[in-house]
Amino acid sequence: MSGKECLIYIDGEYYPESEAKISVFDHGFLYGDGVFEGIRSYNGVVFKLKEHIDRLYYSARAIMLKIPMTKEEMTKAVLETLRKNNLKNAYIRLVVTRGKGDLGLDPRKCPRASVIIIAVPLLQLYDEEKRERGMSMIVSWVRRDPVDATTHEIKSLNYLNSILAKIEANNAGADEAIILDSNGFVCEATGENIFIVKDGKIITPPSTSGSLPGITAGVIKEIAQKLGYTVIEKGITVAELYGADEAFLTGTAAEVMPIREVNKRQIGEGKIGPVTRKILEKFMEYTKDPKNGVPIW
Ligand code: PXG
Repeated sequence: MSGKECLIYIDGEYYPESEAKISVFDHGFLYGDGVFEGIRSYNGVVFKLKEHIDRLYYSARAIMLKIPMTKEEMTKAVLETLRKNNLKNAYIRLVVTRGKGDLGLDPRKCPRASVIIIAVPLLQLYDEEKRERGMSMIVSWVRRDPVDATTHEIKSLNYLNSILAKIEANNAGADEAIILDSNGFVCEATGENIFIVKDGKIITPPSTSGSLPGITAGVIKEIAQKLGYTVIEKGITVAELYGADEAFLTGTAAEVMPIREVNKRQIGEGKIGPVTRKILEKFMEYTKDPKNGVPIW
């Protein structure tokens, strides 16, 4: 942080960054036992806040984590954290951990979940030059956990599956990694969903791939259909990805990011394609519309 410390919400209290601490006995820390959301606000409006809060509770329900506040209280706490930090364009991390327990993994030993809200000025997550040039990708050896394992449909604190793929991308000098599902079809990137464009149609993996049902991806499907494109959800092979006319990633941080190459195979023209550009432009307009979020003030 530059100069001023941000204020962080922990279980109903606000702490300056340097004093915002949780217990080493918290099972979020010991076992990755918890759920989270990554949210952002655009110009004083929290983009798709309701959808993020709904997904947080959906994830919590799946892991039998009781969040000790209602959705309404959670929404208020997020907005209050933004106001306290006087943030208009922010990145918000909402974390609910299993809370303090003993050193065993049994969650019954954790009487109360902890709620943490961190809001910081929006950092530059991707350089804007990449927005034109596109990202270089590798396909990772690490498979997405299947839907009958620690599936990423649940946005849990367990991100090692993605982190291993990210390390591999870093080692290969690539921008990002594509992770395949347990059947070898394209699933998603480490923290973004994936779309390809082929013969004017827009294709994305089905929910059965075990990817996170991205909120950005949901908006992109809606925008693509409004623009008149057919959106198909089906298994995408790596060969199909190599042969795509265009490909792009979507996510809260990435927004819409074109892909220029995968495993050194150029995708389409090797830069942002016309369909991706159209969708990116519509998406940026969409984020500016206050009715697509909740105002902070
Ligand atoms: N897949 C995974 C595995 C994710 O974690 C997405 C897809 C995109 O979902 P949304 O709802 O954001 O469109 C995510 C989201 C970060 C960061 O700091 C990661 C995400 C979101 C925000 C920030 O790396 N992941």
